[in-house]
Amino acid sequence: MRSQNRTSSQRTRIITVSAVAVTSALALSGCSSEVQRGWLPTERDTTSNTGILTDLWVNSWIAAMVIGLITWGLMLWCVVAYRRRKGATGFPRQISYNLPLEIFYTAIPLFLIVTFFYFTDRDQRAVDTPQQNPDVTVNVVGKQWSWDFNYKQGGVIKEDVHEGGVQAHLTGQPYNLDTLPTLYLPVNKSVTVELTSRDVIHSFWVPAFLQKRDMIPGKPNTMYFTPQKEGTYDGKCAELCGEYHSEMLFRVKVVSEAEFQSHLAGLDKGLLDEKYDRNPNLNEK
Ligand SMILES: [Cu+2]
Repeated sequence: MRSQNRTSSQRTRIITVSAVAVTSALALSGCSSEVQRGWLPTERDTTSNTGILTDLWVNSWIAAMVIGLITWGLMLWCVVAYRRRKGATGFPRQISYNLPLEIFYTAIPLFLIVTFFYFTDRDQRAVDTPQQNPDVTVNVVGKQWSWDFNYKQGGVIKEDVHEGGVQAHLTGQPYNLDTLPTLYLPVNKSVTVELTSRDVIHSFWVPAFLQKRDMIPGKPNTMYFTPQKEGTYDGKCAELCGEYHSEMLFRVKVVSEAEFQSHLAGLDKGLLDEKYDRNPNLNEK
């Protein structure tokens, strides 16, 4: 009777300590906006997708942390509650084929996976649903080791224009970022980015947009979003694509529509199309 009382008071203490720890962790983390967005390098409203993606990321981590705490708690509790007591001899009572337990640890992970899948699928559909009549359609072409930007006529773009990018040459000295190829986008206009490659697989990545997508020769990919915040954003190739992969840099400038139009007016006419492709993997052509 006495030993039972001691166990239950110990249990109360463990529960109290864990509750205080979790509450204070949550309270402390509530202070910082950086923590609230899960340390992602962006703001909620940078593009029309960053809020959705931030929520998926942060909520998945919260779910994983809760599951982790419960699991670690149960493991710790088993270690303490079923430890070898003083004077104990032989093996402890062996249990196997415990049906309720087996159903428990099959059903719970299944439920978790289905839940994660549901939210991932829902948000992926929201982010990847093709836009009807986008305001801006730009074909971004990856090439060893830079980028071409083809602004295609349609929406707010009056005629085909392009910028042919040149590779950055990094020497270890401070680099003038203004010389990088720069993709201009008008703020609050829907953008469809068509991603293609001239040679090997590259990957279009603007960290602040929380989206990254491969550019595969012969298999165009697309990305849809509406930039909502004017500013300059860094971009880079995220697929090891050869010797100067690290110098395959670019920038994105989200600007007013007027500034966008005046930038387009200064670009060369026409598109840099497939005739500039190198296609090392399609030599039989
Ligand atoms: Cu690349």
